[in-house]
Amino acid sequence: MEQNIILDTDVGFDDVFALCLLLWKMSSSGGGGDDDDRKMMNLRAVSTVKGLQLDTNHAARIVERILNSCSDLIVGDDDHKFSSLNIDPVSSIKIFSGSQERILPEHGHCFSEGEWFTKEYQYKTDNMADLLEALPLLNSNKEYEKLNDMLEWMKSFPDQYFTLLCTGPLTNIAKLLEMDRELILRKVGKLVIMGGSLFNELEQDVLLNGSEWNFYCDGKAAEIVLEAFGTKVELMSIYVANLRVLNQEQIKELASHVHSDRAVQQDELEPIRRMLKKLLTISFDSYAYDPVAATYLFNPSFFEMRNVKVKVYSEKPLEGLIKEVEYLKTDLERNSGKEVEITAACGFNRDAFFEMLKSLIA
Ligand SMILES: [Ca+2]
Repeated sequence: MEQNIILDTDVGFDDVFALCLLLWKMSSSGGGGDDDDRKMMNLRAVSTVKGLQLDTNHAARIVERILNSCSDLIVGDDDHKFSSLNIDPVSSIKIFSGSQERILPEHGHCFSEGEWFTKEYQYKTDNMADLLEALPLLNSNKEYEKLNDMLEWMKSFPDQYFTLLCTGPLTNIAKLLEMDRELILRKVGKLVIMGGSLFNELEQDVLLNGSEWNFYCDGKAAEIVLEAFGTKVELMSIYVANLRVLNQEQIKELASHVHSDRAVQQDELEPIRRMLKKLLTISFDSYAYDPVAATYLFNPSFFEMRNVKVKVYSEKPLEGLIKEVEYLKTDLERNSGKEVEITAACGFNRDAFFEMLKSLIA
């Protein structure tokens, strides 16, 4: 089945890795997914949300530079649908600059609250496109279309047309729902979300109150989006999309490929694979989190999914938490939050994921 994807992203290093994976899957060398239906993958738009990047317009500029830098593979391939349709992929993938404010600004949070969000970290994130040696923009002050333009744009497509892949806080999607709930629910057939700390008994990768950053930053947006979409939501929580997605041995092996001194071969790599390798050189953890969620779009067989009744919390001190209704522990958990049924990943084939990464980098 054709998938027409909108990537809603806060443009961290792992988001860009996920973006490159999607581009790679759309390209001729991307190989098949489960159904060998790579040609049926279509990235239609990228929208940016405040998260790891604090400025959504700057984030949009980074996205455009990445698309420009990865484009020659797609353009150069006669076999590819963009070429056969005679469309320039850079101008055919829309870029929207999304929300700069949380849905309830007074209850929202920001990644910059994290102790790990140091000056050096922010410098690296701000200057990501330069560090990745992405092509410069002709107009470095370019302003991008906004969420209301995105709504207008979506109107011209058939119902149930879009698959939304959300790899940042859910602010944009909640705002789109507030602007035109009926339209968004009609146009979006599926919503794959990287976020939340569900089934996470080990409580790793969690912060402050036990939540996960994307949900913590905008708990109200998470509540609005999950309630609106229900079982159309396919949640990749940090139970599957986490730092431990590779084991120590696999990390060592991947690192040896990333850092191997193969300058000549590097030049011969296609632009997208070269970009992936560069990402790992600058921020090795880029393979974790968001790329796992992106992989679900083309290799759903790597995942075990189930319907689950959850509660989503948007108010202090539980903001950003998502919990299975069956295992609520305290009165506060039972008496607050919104109950909703969603679909969530409860298992993931990490070895298959590693083999896929290796085939790209090695
Ligand atoms: Ca992200």
